[in-house]
Amino acid sequence: MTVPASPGTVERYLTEHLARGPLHFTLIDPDKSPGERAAGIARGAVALGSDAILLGGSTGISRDVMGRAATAIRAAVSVPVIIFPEGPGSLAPEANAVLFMSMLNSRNLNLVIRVHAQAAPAVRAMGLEPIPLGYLVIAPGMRVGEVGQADPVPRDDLAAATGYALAAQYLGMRYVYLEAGSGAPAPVPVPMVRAVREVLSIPLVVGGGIRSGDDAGPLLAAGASVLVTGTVTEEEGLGDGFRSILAEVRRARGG
Ligand code: 1GP
Repeated sequence: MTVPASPGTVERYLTEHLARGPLHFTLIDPDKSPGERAAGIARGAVALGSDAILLGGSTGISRDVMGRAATAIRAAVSVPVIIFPEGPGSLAPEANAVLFMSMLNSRNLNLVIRVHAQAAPAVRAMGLEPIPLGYLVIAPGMRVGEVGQADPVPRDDLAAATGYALAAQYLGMRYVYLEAGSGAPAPVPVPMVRAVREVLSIPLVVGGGIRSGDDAGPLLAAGASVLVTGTVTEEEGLGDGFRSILAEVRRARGG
C-alpha cells in the first residue's frame, strides 16, 4: 500500500502562489448558480485574477448539483476547484480538493470531528485532496454560526482568536480560516487579523462581509494570506466591488 503524497497537488499550487503574495478565492453557491452559470462566474473571476474557486453554501447541496458545477467550472478555467463543505452529502469527485475543516468553536462535536470520521473514507474513495483547515467563526457568524452551533469569538477578543488559531497550527492543520459569516455587515476586524497573523506561521484565510477594495486593503495589510468573497459576486456580479477587491490583492502582491 502506498501513502499518498502530502501535501497534494492543490496545496502545492496554493503554496507556490502564496510565495508571491496573497490570494483570492471566489466562493460560488451551486444551488444559486448551477452548472454553466457557475462556470460563467468562475471564468470572469479568474480573468480578473482570482486564484481558486470554492464551491459551497450553508444548506444541503446535493452531490449531483456539486458535481455538475465542478465539471462545468473545470472545463472553463484551470485554477483549482475546491469544495467548501457544509456536510458529507455535498462531496463530489468532480472537484479537485475539499477544505477538510474542523469548526473549532462549534458546540456540536459532529462539526469538530465526528462528521469528518464519517466523511474521510468517502474523501479517499473519491480521490479528493483534503486540505486540513481550522475554521473559526467570528461574531456575528451569520447563518454558518447558527447552523454550526458556534460560540462565535467576540470581535474584540483577540486572545481567544489567537489561541484557537495557534492551537489549530499545533494540531497540524495547515490553514486557519477566520469567518465572519457570509453576508456579514463587516469583515473580521483588522486588529484580530493582525494579532492572529503575528503568532501564526501557516496561511491565514479571511472571509465574510468583504465587499470592496476598502474592506480588502486593510485585511491584506494586516496579514491575511487569502481573501474569500461570495456575496459580492452573487449580488453585484463581477462589478466594481469585486474588481476593487482583486485590485487590492494585486497591489498587495506588488503588481
Ligand atoms: C463565507 O467567507 C465566505 O463563508 C464569504 O463571505 O459571502 O460575505 O463574501 P461573503
